[in-house]
Amino acid sequence: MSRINKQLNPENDNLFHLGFNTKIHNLEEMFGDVRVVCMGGSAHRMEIFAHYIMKILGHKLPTGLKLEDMTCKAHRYSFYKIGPVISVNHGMGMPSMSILLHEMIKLVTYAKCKDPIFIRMGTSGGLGIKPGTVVVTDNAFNESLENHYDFVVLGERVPRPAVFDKNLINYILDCHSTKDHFEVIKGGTMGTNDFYEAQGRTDGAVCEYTEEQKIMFLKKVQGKGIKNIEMESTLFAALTKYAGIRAATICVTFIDRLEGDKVSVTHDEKIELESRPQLIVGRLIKKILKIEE
Ligand code: R2B
Ligand code: URA
Repeated sequence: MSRINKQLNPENDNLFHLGFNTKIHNLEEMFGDVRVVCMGGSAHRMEIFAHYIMKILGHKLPTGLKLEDMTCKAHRYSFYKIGPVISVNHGMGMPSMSILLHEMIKLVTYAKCKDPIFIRMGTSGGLGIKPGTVVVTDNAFNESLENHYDFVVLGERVPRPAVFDKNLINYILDCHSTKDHFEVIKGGTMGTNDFYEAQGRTDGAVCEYTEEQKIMFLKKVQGKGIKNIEMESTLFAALTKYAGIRAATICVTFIDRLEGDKVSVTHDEKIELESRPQLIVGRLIKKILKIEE
C-alpha cells in the first residue's frame, strides 16, 4: 500500500539534495522510463556500476562523450541514469540514506515510473558465515534487535516494520548461478547508526566492554537469524515498505565478526568483493528488462 504524502505539489517541489526542481525539470520526460533504482554507499562504486550497466544494456557512448553525474551541481550524491536504470550513492548511514530515499521516492512518483524497484547493494560484516558471502536481507533489525525502524516524527518515536518484499528476494536468489565462486544466502541484517560501539567493535576510539562481552552480544545477534551487520538496511526496509515501493538489500560480507573487527581487505580484494552484489543485480536487471543472456 502506498502512503505517499498527499500534501505534495508535483508542480512545485524542489528535490534540494539532488538539484532537481519540478518547476524547471520535466521529471516525467527525464525519468518516466525508470524501472530500477540501484543504490550503494560510495560514489565511486556507483559510477563503476553505472558503466557495468551500460555494458549490460549494450549502450555505447560516442567518442568524446562520458557518463554524467546528473546531480553534481547539488554536491551531495552522485547520480547516473543508464536507460531504465538509475545508479546513485547514498553515503554512509541512515540519515544520509533517508534524505536520498525521500527525494528518490518523490522523483519516481513525479516521473510516474511504473512500479519501480529500489535496490541497495552494499558491504557488511558477517556473523558466522564465510567472508565474501552475499546476503540478501529478509528482515532488518535495529541495534536493539527489533524488527522495525524507529522514525522520529514530531518528537515521537514511530516504529515501522523493516521487512523486504518476499517475491523480490526469491527473484534475486534465483539470479545466483551454481558457477559463481561465492555463496548467496537469505538472512536477517542488523542496521546500526555507528560502525564501532553499535556493531560491538573493540577497536573504536572509545570502548568500555571486554572481548568476552562483545562475543556474547554478537552471538545474541546471531541467535536472531541475523547474518550480517551494516548501516542502512533498517531505515531502507521500513521507509520503502511504508511508501509502497518494492525494495531489496544485497550485501557482500568483508569479514566474519566472530573472528575479528578489522576490515583488512586489500584494494583489489575490495573491488572484487564489491562486484559480487553488482553481478547478481546485473542479472536481476537483465531478467526485469527481459534481456537475453
Ligand atoms: C557498510 O559499510 C559502510 C561502513 O564502512 C556503511 O555504509 C555500511 O552500511
Ligand atoms: N560495513 C559495516 O557497516 N560493518 C562492517 O563490519 C563492514 C562493512
